[in-house]
Amino acid sequence: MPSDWQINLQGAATPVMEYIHWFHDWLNVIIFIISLFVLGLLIYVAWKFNEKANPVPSKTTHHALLEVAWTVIPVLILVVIAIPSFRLLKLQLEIPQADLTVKVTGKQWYWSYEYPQDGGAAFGFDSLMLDEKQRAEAISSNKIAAAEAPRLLAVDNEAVVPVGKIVRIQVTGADVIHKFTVPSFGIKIDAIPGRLNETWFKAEREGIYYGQCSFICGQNHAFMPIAFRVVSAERYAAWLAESKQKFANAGDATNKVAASAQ
Ligand SMILES: [Cu+2]
Repeated sequence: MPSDWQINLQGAATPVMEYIHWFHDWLNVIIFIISLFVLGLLIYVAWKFNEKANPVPSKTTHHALLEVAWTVIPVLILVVIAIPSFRLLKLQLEIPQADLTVKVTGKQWYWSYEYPQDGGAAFGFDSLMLDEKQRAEAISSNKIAAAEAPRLLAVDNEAVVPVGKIVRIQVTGADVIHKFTVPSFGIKIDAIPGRLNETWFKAEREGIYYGQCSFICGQNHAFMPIAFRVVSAERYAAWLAESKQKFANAGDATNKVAASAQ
């Protein structure tokens, strides 16, 4: 999640986000060099060709070599940017063979998660932000650790996934357009009614990762956080067994009632 005085991107937890970090740094290097070069040229020109130092201006209108250079060099710089950029796009868009699939539906104003199981019972649940009262209650009753209940990000039902596994995420919207974003996973994808979008991630470290809706979707757009808990294979299996019981009616509104009554 974001931290105080943060100026960089959020930490990377997946190969895609690691690539985004590297690409961001690489672009910064290029931007820095070009800016310094242009600054140097400006200072040089102001010093060398001002009216006092150079009272009779040159009448030159063309310089073939210079024109070739300032065309070819920027093209080369763009190629150097484009190659890793297309590699990153390919990494994001080519979804590898998935170990599990989670379907996410954006709603006004919360997210629903469905875990379709091959051959087994599917289950689903709604994930709503804890308001300040619920958050205080959850912390005081030791249901959730204070450090893991950040304001405006903690939810009642976290989505749980196993560490080191490829998770395919299918995203849609139930009412208006939302956007499913988890910065540390490097995923940001539109949740559009009537359309199923796909992305993926492979979380490499256990922990809890937060995101937020990133497409203005109405009054409570700022209050529909995303929380993924990445756990070991054993803990995931235990959570799966428990959740099949707990959320027997896949992703319907009864869960919402049950969740808000907790
Ligand atoms: Cu929104």
